[in-house]
Amino acid sequence: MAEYNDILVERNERVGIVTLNRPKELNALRTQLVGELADALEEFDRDDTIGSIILTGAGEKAFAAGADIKEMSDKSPIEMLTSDFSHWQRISRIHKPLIAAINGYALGGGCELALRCDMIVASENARFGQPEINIGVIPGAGGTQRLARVLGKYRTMEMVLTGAMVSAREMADHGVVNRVVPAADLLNEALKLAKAVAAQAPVAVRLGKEAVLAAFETSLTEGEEIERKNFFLLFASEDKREGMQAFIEKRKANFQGK
Ligand code: CO8
Repeated sequence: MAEYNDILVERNERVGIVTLNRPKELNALRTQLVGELADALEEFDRDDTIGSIILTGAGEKAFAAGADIKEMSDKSPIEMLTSDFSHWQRISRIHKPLIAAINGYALGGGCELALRCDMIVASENARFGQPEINIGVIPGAGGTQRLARVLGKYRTMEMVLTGAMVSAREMADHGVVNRVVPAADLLNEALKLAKAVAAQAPVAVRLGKEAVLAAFETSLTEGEEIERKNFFLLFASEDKREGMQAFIEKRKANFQGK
């Protein structure tokens, strides 16, 4: 594993864990951090011994309180345009499921990072928000689009135009958070979910993620086409043969990722 400064990287069985690690700055997402995060996620994505990835924040207060306002404040529009936004796109291209474990504030870019993940487990004290309006801007890493798709127009408008924070419980009530758990149980609960995914046939997990994400990019007919082709493609995998044989023989499948 490469050496990182702004993140911590570890493994727990088949789960990779990345911790945003600037707790004094509430894990503010400076460019270096987002670049390191994309590097670490790509490294786990290439690693056959990893089946899913958890993203969390160091400290008790924040997952991430947004882009680093101090880094951003003096930038010109052209410097913003040419600064490395491609790191965010690299995160969206990770094939393995990303599970966000939200341990506190997920604001601005922090909320947008959570929304880029495939599942979200949140502690009871977690708070989500797009407070950019308070500092005279709007979300810039997908917040308006991703929130509108999962939360709907009206609540998204309120979040984006007032900057108000929303509790984990409220996000869960609207289907944007998978589980709300006591802070002390957060990592364990995220690990349970991550391990349940990592135990499944890796090629099926990859194509399943791809098919679900297609729902946000395509028409129903195109999305169903992608799903169907992925389903048929899996009939070429050894894990499909093993999975179905194991069912018939009433034993647990032993998936190999092939
Ligand atoms: N950037 C830089 N530093 C931050 C940030 C941030 N986003 N958030 C907190 N910090 C720093 C504070 O400056 C403070 O540092 P210091 O001790 O040196 O003064 C330290 O973290 C602790 O913060 P507070 O003292 O403010 O802690 P409080 O408990 O009083 O308040 C809050 C917590 C409410 C979370 C408060 O810190 C806050 O409002 N933070 C800013 C939230 C925000 O506006 N986020 C949106 C930023 S813009 C954005 O994310 C745009 C995304 C676009 C895409 C990404 C492109 C790269």
